[in-house]
Amino acid sequence: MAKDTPQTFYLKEYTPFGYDVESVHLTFRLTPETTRVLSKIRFAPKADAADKTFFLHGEDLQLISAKIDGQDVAPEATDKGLTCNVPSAPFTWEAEVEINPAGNTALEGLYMSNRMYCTQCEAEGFRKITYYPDRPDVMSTFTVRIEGDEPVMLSNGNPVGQGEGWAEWHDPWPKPAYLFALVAGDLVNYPGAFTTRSGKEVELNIWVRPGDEDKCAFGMEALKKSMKWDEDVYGLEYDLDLFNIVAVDDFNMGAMENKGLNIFNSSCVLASPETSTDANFERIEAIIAHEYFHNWTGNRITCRDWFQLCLKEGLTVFRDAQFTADMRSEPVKRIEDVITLRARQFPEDNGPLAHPPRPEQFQEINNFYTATVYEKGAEVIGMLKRLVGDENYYKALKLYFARHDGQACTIEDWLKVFEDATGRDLQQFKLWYSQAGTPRVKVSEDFADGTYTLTFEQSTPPTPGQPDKAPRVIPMAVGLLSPNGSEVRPTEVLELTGAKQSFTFDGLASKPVPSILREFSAPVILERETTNAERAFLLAHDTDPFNRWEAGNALAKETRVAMVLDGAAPDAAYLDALEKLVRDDNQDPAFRALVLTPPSQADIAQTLHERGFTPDPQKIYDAAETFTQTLAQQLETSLPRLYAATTVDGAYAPDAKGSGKRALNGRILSLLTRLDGGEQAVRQYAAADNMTQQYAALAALMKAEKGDAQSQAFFDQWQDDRLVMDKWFALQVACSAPQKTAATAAALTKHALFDIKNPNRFRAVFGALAGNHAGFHHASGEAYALLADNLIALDKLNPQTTARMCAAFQTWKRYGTDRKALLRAQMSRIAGAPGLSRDTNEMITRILD
Ligand code: 0A1
Ligand code: ZN
Repeated sequence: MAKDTPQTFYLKEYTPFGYDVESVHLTFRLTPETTRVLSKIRFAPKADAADKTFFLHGEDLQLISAKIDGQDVAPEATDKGLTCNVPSAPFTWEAEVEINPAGNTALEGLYMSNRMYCTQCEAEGFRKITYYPDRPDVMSTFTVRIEGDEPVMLSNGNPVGQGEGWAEWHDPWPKPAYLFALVAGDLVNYPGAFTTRSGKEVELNIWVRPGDEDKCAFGMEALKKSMKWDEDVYGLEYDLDLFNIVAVDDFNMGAMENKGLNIFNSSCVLASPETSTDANFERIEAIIAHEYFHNWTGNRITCRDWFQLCLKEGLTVFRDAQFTADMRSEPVKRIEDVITLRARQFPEDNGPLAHPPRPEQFQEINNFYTATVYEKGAEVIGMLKRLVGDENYYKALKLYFARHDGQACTIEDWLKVFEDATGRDLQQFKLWYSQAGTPRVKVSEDFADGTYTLTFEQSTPPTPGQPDKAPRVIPMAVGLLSPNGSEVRPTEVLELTGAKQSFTFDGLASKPVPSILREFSAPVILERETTNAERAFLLAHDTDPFNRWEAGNALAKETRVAMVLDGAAPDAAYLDALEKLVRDDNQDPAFRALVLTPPSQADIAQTLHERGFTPDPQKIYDAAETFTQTLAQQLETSLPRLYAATTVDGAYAPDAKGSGKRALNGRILSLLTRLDGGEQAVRQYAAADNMTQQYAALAALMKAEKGDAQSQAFFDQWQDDRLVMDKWFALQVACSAPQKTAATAAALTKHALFDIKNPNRFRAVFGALAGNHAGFHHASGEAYALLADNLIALDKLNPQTTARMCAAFQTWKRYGTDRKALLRAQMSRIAGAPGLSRDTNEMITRILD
């Protein structure tokens, strides 16, 4: 049977809804399989509406009754929603529907996680709760009554009453339906309080399952820090009497900013020193901040339509990155973000899934919660801030909040605010929002008579639907160093606007060494012919910490590429430079740990591909192994001292200082394990009183295939803790040698604790599988087939998570003929699976094209 052609939605087809929604009253009668939802909604036709169609979205709903102004009506319903004849004056719509939360494995709408009711409505999940104009530009106040036997029953806003078997909530702030939330179950709260700068007392709670209360303290502190930071830096205050966070175990994403009732994947809020690593703590702090910051950038000012998603997401990611930089270390945060951008966004931007930060079409919006919308969206704001300057940036933001509070906005509104606040024309800058693809910037230089000239040439390769690209505004932060290592020109932002443009620096005594794209001032790929000697010079002398790291990273890549292509030995000069840096105790341990972290094998594959070579994953793996082994040998005599010097004594604290030191200590341990047969790691594992050190020791041992006893001990100790068990599942796959990876993952899917319905567990195994570059791309093709089997199975339960995981295939075209054929066959198998979801169908079709 031919499949229905999926509907495509276009930005250019935007039309406003013909009705205002003046108020929404909802009553939930909760039972696991037959929850009733009664809605009472006041609609008023808009006088100036061009389109007065009364269409309410609704999916997977059983309509029990519908009334208009108290009279029964018979709407025309399809599987997407209903239409109805309605009066031309304001009217009250009432409907009763039945839904099945217990049967909802897609985790969209109202569903059950561990016997707890919870909701996820972004982007288009509210239509699975009741009939409604489920679009972000329809905003209204919500009053919610929950009836059921659950001990705790929560919704958005402030509580207005509760009694035996019921609770009522009212949210005074008009909001789109995607911010609606309801939670009910056997929960306990970890309380807190915050006084806003104008003196308002806000009650704070983190709600968890009984037993998890001891994992809330860190999240609560992070919340308070976020509230204070947003007041101090952006002048933004919280606007309700209550802020609730709830932890749920089954969740498709990280967390959700529902008004006054944030819902979190438990992995993104629960933390304790014994169960969470330093990286977990940092991520939790950032996500709590992110969701909290959405209260203004997303909730008070929302998006007109889903094409504008980066309006709230890019800005909120940018804000949470500023927060983390302030709470921890600015250069370390920047380096981490660029590593992630290159690992997640660059492959997207340079492959079949490339789309602009503001896409112009989609079939399933859930497929556009991407690294491009989030991370590149944030990079675009970073560039804007750099171009207009800090003062103008905050002036523009002030205007944004003053002008657009309570509205559903567009990227045009956002840019207009900057134009009005700064007087700058942003026409060309806007291309960053509409053009996909990563610009390449070629750099050449010239020096004569004391004048140094830098010439930049920009171009962006074609991306799907966009064969030709116009030149963009690219802020190039550049500094110049003299050959003796001193800075002769401090950082200056050069504005590259043309396809080719030169900039000169006069009055120089000798030819300088340029430090280009400092702080990674634009998300571009720099192409510059330079020497390893110059890179080593920058690694030692650059005053910009980002570019110091970048120089080390470039050296690491060059040596690994030479090893793969020419069978070269690891570059001796680079090993010497690394050794010098690692032993230099004046250098920040976190920075040293980052320089010691080799580029990922996927990154090397990407680099080879960019240079026109076909990556061979096994060769890349072998080169990585040889390199690390050689580095360990080179450092052999210093490793025990370094290990001792970086061991953090005293009580564990997940702060920047301690975690930086532990990160370096972990790197040293992994090198040491290659030489001492695992003795030190075994000792560290036995002595560890925190997860960071326990995990680092286990990972080092497992990587060396010496960790069976510790892996078993870890399992025995943590089998009842779902989040720690996710680490255990992931580590087996991440650490396994290429020829064993698929079999290891396959065996784990048969484990009693594997649960395909739990996205965290599924991602633990299959995220690790896709992330083990040589294992995933092993020539047998077994890993491809295993992933395909499991995606086909998961699609029937949870299309959203399935579709997201299809991105594992997005780089398929860069590999050799045999692998490409294997990959294509598996993707075709997914594409042909009967009853494939719209989500997965769109992703696989785009990737295969
Ligand atoms: N807005 C949330 C992310 C999010 C998006 C979609 C979801 O379900 C489909 C859930 C969460 C954020 O940016 O944190
Ligand atoms: Zn967000």
